[in-house]
Amino acid sequence: MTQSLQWDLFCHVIDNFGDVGVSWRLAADLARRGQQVRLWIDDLSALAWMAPAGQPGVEVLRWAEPLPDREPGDVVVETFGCQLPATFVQRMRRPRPPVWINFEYLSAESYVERSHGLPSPQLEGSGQGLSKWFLYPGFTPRTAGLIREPELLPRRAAFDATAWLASHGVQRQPGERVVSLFCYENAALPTWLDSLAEVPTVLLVTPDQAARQVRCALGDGGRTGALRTVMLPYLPQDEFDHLLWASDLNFVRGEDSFSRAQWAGVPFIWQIYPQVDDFHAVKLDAFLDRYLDAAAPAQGAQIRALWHGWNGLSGVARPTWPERQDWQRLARDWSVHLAALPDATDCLLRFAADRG
Ligand code: TRH
Repeated sequence: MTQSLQWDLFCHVIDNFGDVGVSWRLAADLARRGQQVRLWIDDLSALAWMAPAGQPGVEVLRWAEPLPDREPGDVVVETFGCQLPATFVQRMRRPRPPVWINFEYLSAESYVERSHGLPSPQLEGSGQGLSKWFLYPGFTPRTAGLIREPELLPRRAAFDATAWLASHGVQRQPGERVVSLFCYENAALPTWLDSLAEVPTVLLVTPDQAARQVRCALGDGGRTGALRTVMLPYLPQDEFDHLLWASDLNFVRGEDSFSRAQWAGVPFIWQIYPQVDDFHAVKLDAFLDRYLDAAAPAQGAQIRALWHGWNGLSGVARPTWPERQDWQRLARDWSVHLAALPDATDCLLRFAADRG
C-alpha cells in the first residue's frame, strides 16, 4: 500500500501539447493511485479539450505571478527542466524539505541511463542547500520506463475498435485499413498520401497542422485514389489513446503521442520534434536502434528508411512500405518488451517514498 503524499507538479508550456500532455498524464496517474496532486501550469488552454472531465485528486492551479499561496507538498516535480518559481523554492527550504524531482524528456540515448537517478545539490540561489534529483523516462530497466497506467493494457485488450470507430461516425469498409495522422508541417505529406492511397485506407486526421496540410493536398473532397479522410476534433487524452488503438498504422509526433503509439502495439511512424543542427536525427536513430533490434535486417532497414523519409532526413520522398504482418508483429513484441520495464509513475512513487 503506497502512502498518500501531496505532490506539486510544475509544467511550463513551451509550445505544442507535449508538455501539458505528459504532465497531465502523470498527474492523473498519480491521483488514480491515491496521491494528492497540484498541477501548476502556465497555460491551461489545451486542458479544456485534453482533460475536460478533470481527475479527482488533481487540483489544477495557474502558474502565474503572484503565485497562489501554498505550502510545498511532500514531493515537488518540475517537468522538463522548467525552472520553479524562486518564492516556492525558498519555501521548500524547511527542516524536512520536499523530495525535489526533475522529470526529464524521453530519449533512447545512452546518456539517459547514466543520468537517471542522479542528484544535483543546489550550491546557490533560492534552493541553496537542497538537492534536486533527475529522473529519466526511457526504454531500459535502468531508466524510469514509460508512463503505464495500471489499467492501460487490460483496457487495450478489451477495446473494440469497430465500435469505437462507429461511435465517431467512421464505418470501416471491408478490407479498408485505418491510419491516424498527427504531425507537424511535413513537406513529404502529399507524396505519402499518394502512396497510402494505393490500398483502401481511411485516414483519421487530427486538427490544425495535420488537417490543414491534408486539406491543402486533397482539397475539400478529401479523397485520392483508394484513400478517404475523416477530420477529427481534438479528443480528450483517453480518447486519443483509443484513436491509436483503433488504427492499423499511426503517425505520431513529439513525445507523448510517440510513447502512447508504442503502447498501442501497432505499427507507427514518429515525426520527431525538430531541433537545430539536426540534433533530433541522433535521438531518432537512438530509438530506432533499440526498436529495430529484434527486426530482421531487411525489415529494420526498410522501417529506418521510412522514418528517415518522413522526417526529411533522407532524399527518398516516396515511401517503401514494410510487409504488414511482420511490422505488426514487431510493434506488438515491442509493447510486450516495454510492459516488462518499470513504469514511470511507480518509479516516482518509489523514489519519493525512499527519499521522503
Ligand atoms: O504536441 P507535441 O508536438 O508536443 C511536443 C513534444 O512534447 C516535444 O518533445 C516538446 O519539446 C514540444 O512539444 C514542446 O506532441 P506530443 O508530445 O505527442 O503531445 C501531444 C499531446 O496531445 C499528447 O498528450 C496527446 C494529446 N492529444 C490529445 O489528447 N488529443 C488529440 O486529439 C491530440 C491530437 C493530441
